[in-house]
Amino acid sequence: MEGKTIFAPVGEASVTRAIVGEFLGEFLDYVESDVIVVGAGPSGLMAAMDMANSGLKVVVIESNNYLGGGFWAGGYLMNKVTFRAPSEEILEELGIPYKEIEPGHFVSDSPHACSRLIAAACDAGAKIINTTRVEDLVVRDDAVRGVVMNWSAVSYMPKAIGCVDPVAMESRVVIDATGHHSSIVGYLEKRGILTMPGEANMWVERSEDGVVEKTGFVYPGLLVAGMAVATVYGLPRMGPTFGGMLLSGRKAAKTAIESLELMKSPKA
Ligand code: 48H
Repeated sequence: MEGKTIFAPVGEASVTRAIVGEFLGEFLDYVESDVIVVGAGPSGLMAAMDMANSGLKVVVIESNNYLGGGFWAGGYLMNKVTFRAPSEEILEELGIPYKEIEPGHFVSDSPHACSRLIAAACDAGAKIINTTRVEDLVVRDDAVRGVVMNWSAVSYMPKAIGCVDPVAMESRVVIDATGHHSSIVGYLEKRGILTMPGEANMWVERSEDGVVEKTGFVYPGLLVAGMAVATVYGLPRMGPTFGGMLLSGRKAAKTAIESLELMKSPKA
């Protein structure tokens, strides 16, 4: 192309330097954080948003390329998500459009709801590392103090070339927001430290209160939020209704903030 161009004269090497330099700088900074959230579904994003808003250094690690977990595509691949009162307060707070279907029952478009939540977590200052899988925990003196992680792509590589050791990040608290599999608590179960009964059959009206109520620490340094709570405590699942996920994330954040405050206060 000849003559005047509209874009700045920036070439390939500069683009590569910008990507790699920025990534590495941030990665090194987040190698030690206040809280690591594993899983960028609704509960993890909500927890990350609240904690970052309160000034904590928060990193979210997500194995998929896309963010949002089950919140992105909604129920039955129909891009709709539902909420039961009082969780519409969070929809108001995040500016998510919704429609009241019947008293106390609300519906939204999942890509719109999910992208607002992702943006709110990023705006609050939470750092997102996607396409990265947490494959184990750092445990010291009977407390979780970080995660062991590797590029998600490594787990899809043929064994012959896929033998790549992971790295670790340290934090004062880890939140398992990995959904139905509760894979992070699973790393403790694997070593006989605790056992999980697995989630129970669907019962909407029983599930969400229980999930929010039981959201909290399962082991020193390890909090559980969202669907993972149902798996850890044997609570019923709830189908594509998401208020419990958002409120569970909010409760996990509050619990983490309070525990970090306690760690700061001088010992009695
Ligand atoms: C990194 C990981 C790892 C790992 C998993 O499933 P999610 O959306 O989780 P929640 O609990 O925030 O929301 C659950 C909701 O989406 C849902 O499924 C409901 C309400 N179901 C009810 C029903 O009856 O079916 O997101 C979890 C995220 C996903 O994006 C995973 O990719 C990610 O965690 N993840 N990331 N390292 N080891 N394991």
